Amino acid sequence: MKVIVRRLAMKLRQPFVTSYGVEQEKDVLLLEVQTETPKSGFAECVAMPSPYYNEETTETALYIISKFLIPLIWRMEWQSREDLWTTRFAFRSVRHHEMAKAALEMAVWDAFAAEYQQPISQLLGGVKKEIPVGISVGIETSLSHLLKQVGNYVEQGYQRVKLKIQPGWDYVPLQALRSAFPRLQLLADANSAYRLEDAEQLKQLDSLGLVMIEQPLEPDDILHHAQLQAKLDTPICLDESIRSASDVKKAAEMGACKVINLKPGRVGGFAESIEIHNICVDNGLELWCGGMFETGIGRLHNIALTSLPGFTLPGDTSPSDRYFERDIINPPVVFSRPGFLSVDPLVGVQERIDWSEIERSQVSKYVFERPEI
Ligand code: OSB
Ligand code: MG
Repeated sequence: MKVIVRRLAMKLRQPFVTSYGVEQEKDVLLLEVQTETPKSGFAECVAMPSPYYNEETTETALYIISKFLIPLIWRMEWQSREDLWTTRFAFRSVRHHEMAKAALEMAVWDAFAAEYQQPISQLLGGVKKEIPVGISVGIETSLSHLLKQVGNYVEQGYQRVKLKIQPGWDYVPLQALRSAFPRLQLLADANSAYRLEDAEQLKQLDSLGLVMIEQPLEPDDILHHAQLQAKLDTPICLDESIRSASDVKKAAEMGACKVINLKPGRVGGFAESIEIHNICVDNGLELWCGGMFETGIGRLHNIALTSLPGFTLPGDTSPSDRYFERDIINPPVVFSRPGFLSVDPLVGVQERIDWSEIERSQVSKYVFERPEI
């Protein structure tokens, strides 16, 4: 067995602005797990260059993966679907670093799919053949530009629109979108830009019929989310606050949210994601799959996960051309019909890798070989 870590630099079509900064370029850690056969499994790490969304970065993930996680898998073997759960278990000795763990864990699942020729969606327990899609829209400076942009997305068929908000860019743009598109499924994502003291300001949004407000308060603050949810009619969705199945249980118990944004890359991978899915179903929480500007590889994984029955709302799993001129998979992710994506029965994403695009964007490459025992 071999693990190959590649670092890629991919240009985003447009800069994307959130309450914590601007993304210009996608800094990608791409993991490849190669079996003896040899078959290859792939996954990407969703950590970003700066520690603003959470504390991980591309560099810390590279360090944790190389120094601590890869050595943990050398002695492992995966012969059945049940064995895949042992990867998550093996990583438990390393605290947090869920994004680093997810990248390697998901590459192992993907390698298993390739090795045993089983569709990744089926391995995960997926049932849907097609999934609905929404879009995430960054913070804008111009209201007229925002309205034009969203009009364009609605025309393309996106089934719901999520607007990034922050104090000073919240009620006014949301109200303008609500007037222009009265029946649009609209939601707001604050990326932790508010405090509990802002409850009255957030309460104003109740009049706009938003499907939800995502992550209004601090990542560590499940308690205050529960207090805020008690004051708001708009359902709260948690993103940054959810790093594990245990966090979902706590949030459900406290009434901190009614919706979960699940990103497998943020919670340590596929096994944890399946557990979170099941907890949401058992507790009547709505569930959808978020995004982290993934390349096609992460996109295909998110789509496969979204085929599980408990995903109740459109995700941020937009087609490749939302962010990239050219993707590293071929064909790229496209709508199967406006607003929908098909869940392809891929036996791992290796079927779709575009090596020429990977080589074109590759900045560095590290090869780790299983030591002789
Ligand atoms: O908060 O959901 C978020 C992107 C990077 C980090 C955090 C978030 C996002 C997005 C974009 O909202 C989702 C996407 O289209 O990939
Ligand atoms: Mg979010």
